[in-house]
Amino acid sequence: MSEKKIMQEIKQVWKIWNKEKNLYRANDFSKKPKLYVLDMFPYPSGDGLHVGHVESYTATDIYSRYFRMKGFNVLHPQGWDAFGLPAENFAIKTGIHPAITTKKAIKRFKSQMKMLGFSYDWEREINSSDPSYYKWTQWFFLLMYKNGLAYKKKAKVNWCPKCKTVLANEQAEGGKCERCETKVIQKELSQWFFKITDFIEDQVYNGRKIKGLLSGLDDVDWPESTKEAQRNWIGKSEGAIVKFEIVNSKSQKIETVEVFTTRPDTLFGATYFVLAPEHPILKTQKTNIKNQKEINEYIKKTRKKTELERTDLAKEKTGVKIEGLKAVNPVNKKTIPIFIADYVLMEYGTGAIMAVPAHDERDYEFAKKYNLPIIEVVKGGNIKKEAFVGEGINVNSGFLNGLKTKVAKEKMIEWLEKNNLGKRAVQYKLRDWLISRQRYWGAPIPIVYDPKGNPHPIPEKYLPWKLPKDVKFEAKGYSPLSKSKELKERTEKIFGKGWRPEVDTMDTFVCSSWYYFRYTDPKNKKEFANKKLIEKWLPVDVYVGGAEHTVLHLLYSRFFTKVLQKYGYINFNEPFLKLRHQGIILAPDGQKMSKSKGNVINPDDIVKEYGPDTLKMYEMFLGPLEDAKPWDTKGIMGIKRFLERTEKILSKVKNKNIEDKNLQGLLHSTIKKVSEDIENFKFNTAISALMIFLNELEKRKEINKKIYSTFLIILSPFAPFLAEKIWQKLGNKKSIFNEKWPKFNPKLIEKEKITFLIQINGKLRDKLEIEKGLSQKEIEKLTFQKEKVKKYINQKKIKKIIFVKDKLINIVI
Ligand code: ANZ
Repeated sequence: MSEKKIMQEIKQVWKIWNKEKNLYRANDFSKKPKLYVLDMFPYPSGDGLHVGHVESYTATDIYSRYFRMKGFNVLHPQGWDAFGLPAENFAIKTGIHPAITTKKAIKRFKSQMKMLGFSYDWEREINSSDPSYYKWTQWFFLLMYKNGLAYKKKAKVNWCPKCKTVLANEQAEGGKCERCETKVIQKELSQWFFKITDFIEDQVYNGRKIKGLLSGLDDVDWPESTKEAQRNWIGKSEGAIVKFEIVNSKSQKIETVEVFTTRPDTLFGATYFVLAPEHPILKTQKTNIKNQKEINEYIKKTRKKTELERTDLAKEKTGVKIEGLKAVNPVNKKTIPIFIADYVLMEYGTGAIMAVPAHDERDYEFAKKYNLPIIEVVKGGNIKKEAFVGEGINVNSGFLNGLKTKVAKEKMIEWLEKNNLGKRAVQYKLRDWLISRQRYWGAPIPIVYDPKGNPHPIPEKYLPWKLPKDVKFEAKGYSPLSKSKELKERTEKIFGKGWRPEVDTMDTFVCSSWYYFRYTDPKNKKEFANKKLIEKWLPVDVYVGGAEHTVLHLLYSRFFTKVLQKYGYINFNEPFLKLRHQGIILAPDGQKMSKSKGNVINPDDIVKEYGPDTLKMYEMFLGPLEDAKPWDTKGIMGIKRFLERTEKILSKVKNKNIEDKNLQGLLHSTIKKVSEDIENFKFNTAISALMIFLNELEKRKEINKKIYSTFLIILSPFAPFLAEKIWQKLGNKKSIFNEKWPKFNPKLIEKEKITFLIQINGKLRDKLEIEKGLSQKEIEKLTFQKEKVKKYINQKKIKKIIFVKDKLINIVI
């Protein structure tokens, strides 16, 4: 088919679908069971859709179409995660306003989605950069602020000294600026945070239990690896805080410094003490420290390193011994040296550690380098060679000797608490969420400052607090909003002379933390969404998207949902009940598709050559949805022919009864298989079943119209354009998508045949061609009837029979 013909057909089919207004519309009032099927809304980049988008959007499209035909009221919306860096960087390069590029990109994305035939309810389209949307993003900020969940504090950020700008972690990978490759430094800036850490554990509020980010994971059907990634990101560690006395060179006690340890059982093995280079004691104890110069130099060097570089296990450990201070190990009163070293971070625990080189890898390496004593306190490894970090039995440990690690931990915590030298403690890796960005293309933070510099929330009646237009796009490091005259004047006009606006915008992850609420009520001007509509549609039943969002987006969305539950806006705790990821589609050469390698497959090109159904079905047929799989251009032809053959046999279709028991049986087992596979996201095997059925159909001289129609219906979610086109050719007046999904009759289903192996003493001696699912008794009966088996057994005594269902029987004689 020519490109022109393909495009014509797409248009013709859409005409049919557009005629029926309710075909893909989610009905707020219907009594049918609801199903909310959500795609991750895309960032409308200038490159258009890529094959990965097509993969996940096809999966949810098949799923949605199937459930609509099953009688569900399906909400399947789409929208645009439209704020973000690429459009702003493009503006810096070209001067074209991000609003213009974004609008153009959205138009292209939408037309591509139409071309691919996705069955979205476009009446619910949202755009996170639209003031009618970000008004509510700002409202969420105020909700956080009102409840003490948004606050401002100084924080270290990645800073590129050349571009003079803050960089997100992803833009500072390997410690270098993405744009100019300059070494990134850490800079302290005043920033806005959301208190996500308040929601890690369960809490009770107004008599209601709000499940936390950890325990909530037990209630959702998500890939285990994704749940684990979230748990690791939260990083809960249980252990103890231990107090160490610090003494000066005259052995006078001058201060107490606390450490956090997950291994209080190893306290007898602490042979030195380490402070983070940022630790406040370095300032308070200046007069006691003798090698201040050396220390200052080390601190300066540390400032240039990112957290990642500091904690890299492979990196050589460095540090400086503090002359003039020592620490006292509380359990044996021994004085131990104090170091500063950058492998200890100020942001984690207490910013100080007791170092136990025998049982911690980093401490071991450090102790070897600086010649510090290594004392074994847990038996189990070989500390001459390396640190033993596992569990074992305590030695050289006074009252802990002979105890197992778990018991020793408890006993030590008891001892610390009794002597007021420490206490049980829990630490998390998760930090509060830094949401402010020194950027233009985002939702403005709805805060103004009075002439004294105190922040005030902007009253709701002034929302949306609009992005000003009079800004310049240059990479100079300041927030572009700070140069807007209009914004400054607007602020002074409303709040008074000397007042100034907040000039940072919000991280785009804030916009995407609540968008799935907005689809339920996208045009609401009074609320982010009506409570009744939220109750009708949420939680999301099925969410499909890339595994790159296993941590941040999903964690932030869960946090927002928990906040809403806590303050009574909703009555559920987890936003996404079922989650699935699509695997990456690799280039034909097995590498990641990338523009620089020139190996990107463009979905537009495939559609022009083969049509949208072929592209989508091909992507589904590549392999299991969640697997990474390389593109294989040859495979497309197989799908293309399958669809052509489906159409070709139309000429054999007869409107008369044709007795064909075998075909009936196969049809019913195909319906069963396709239904179950769609429900389980196994689209590739569903397509195989459709192919097997077509092979059978083709063998017939005449084909019964009813059987052919049923085949078209179960094919339609996979190849909606073709199925609709043929459906119309069959003389149907309405769209095929009004049809009910066929039910299978279990009595008509042909049992699947399998080859069953018969072994004697583990050697294969014979086979049975039987139906699947026979019991051991039935199999034994068939086996012992076999002549070969009789011959081998030859009246010998049977010692044992091993039976593996649907696979083999092994007779041991
Ligand atoms: C003594 C000890 C002995 C430790 C031992 C480990 C093994 P996670 O599991 O990541 O929570 N630590 C504590 N605060 C730190 C900081 N700010 N920067 C770098 N390291 C820090 O690890 C907790 C362990 O990491 C703590 O337990 C501490 O070392 C170290 F055989 O204390 B441990």
